[in-house]
Amino acid sequence: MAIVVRVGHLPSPDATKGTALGLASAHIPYNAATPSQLFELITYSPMNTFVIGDLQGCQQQASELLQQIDALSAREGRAAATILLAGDLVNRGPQSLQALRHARALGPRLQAVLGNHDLHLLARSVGVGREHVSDTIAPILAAPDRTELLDWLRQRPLAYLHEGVLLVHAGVLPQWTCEQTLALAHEVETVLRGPDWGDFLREMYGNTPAIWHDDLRGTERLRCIINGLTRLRFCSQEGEIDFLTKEGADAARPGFMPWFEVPGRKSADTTIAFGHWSTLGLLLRENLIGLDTGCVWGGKLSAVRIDDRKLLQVACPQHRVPG
Ligand SMILES: [Mn+2]
Repeated sequence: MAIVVRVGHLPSPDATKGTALGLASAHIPYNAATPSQLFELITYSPMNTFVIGDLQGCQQQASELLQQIDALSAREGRAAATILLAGDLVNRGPQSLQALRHARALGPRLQAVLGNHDLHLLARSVGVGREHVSDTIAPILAAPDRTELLDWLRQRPLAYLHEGVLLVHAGVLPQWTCEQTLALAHEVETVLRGPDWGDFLREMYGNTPAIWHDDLRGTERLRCIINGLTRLRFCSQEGEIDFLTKEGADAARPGFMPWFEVPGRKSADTTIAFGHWSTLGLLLRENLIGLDTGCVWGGKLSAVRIDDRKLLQVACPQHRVPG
C-alpha cells in the first residue's frame, strides 16, 4: 500500500514565500516513511489540498466551492488543488446524480471516502435496506451510466491518508491507531471491490457489535469497522458506540463523549479530517478538521486547506428539514 506524497518543486522568485509553482510526485509506502520524513516533506512542500465536507447531492454549491478553490489557487500561483471529499457525496440533497458524476469526472484530482449514505446507495442498488422518504438516489439507480457510477463508488476507500491527514467519513474508534485504521478500512475495501460485494451488503446493517475487539472475525468484524468509520459520533471511554444520539457535542448521554474526546485515543497523534456530524459544525483543532457544516440542512458547504487551514465556504438553501 502506498500513499502519494506530492512534493512542491521549485524554484522561482516566489519560492521563498512558500508558493508552489510545480508539483512532482513520489510514491512512498506509508509504513516506510518515518514521521520525521513525512514532516519534512510536509514542512518544505507547499501543497494545495482542500478537504470538503458532506455534499449530500448539493452539486450547485460544490461547483461554486470548486470555483472558489480554483480562483484562489490561481491568485496564489499554486498548482490546481487536490480535492478530498469526506464522504456522503449523495442523498437527501437535490442533485445526487450530478454530484456523483462530477466527482467521478474529476479523475485523479479527487479522492473521496465512503460515507453511510454512499453505502446506502450501494446497498439499495442490490435491493438491500429500506428506501427512506428523504432518499434522492433514485435518479442514480435509473441512470444510463449507473453501472460506471456505482463501480467507481465502490472502489473508494473508507480511510485515506494524504499529506499526513487521515480522512474518514465519521470517526475513528479510540482503540485504533492511524495505521490500524487504514489496515481495517482496507479489509472492508477489499470486499466492496470484490465480486461478492452485493452479498456482503446484505450483512452490513446492524448495531452489533457496538464495541471493537481485535479478535472479531467475519461479518461482525467488517460491520464494526464500517460503523466506526461511517456512523460514529459518541462512544464510551472503552470505545462502545452510541448509535442513538445525533445531536451536538454537548448532547452526550452519561458515560459517552464525542469520539475525539476519549482520553488516550490512539489516533490522537494524527490529524483526522471527517464529516458526518452536521450538528457538531465546523471543528478546527490542531489534530482535527470537522467539516460537516450542514449543507443540505440550509447550512454551508465547507472546504479547508490542509497546509494552512484556509477556510472557504458556500451558503446553501435549505433542502431538508430535520426530523
Ligand atoms: Mn454521514
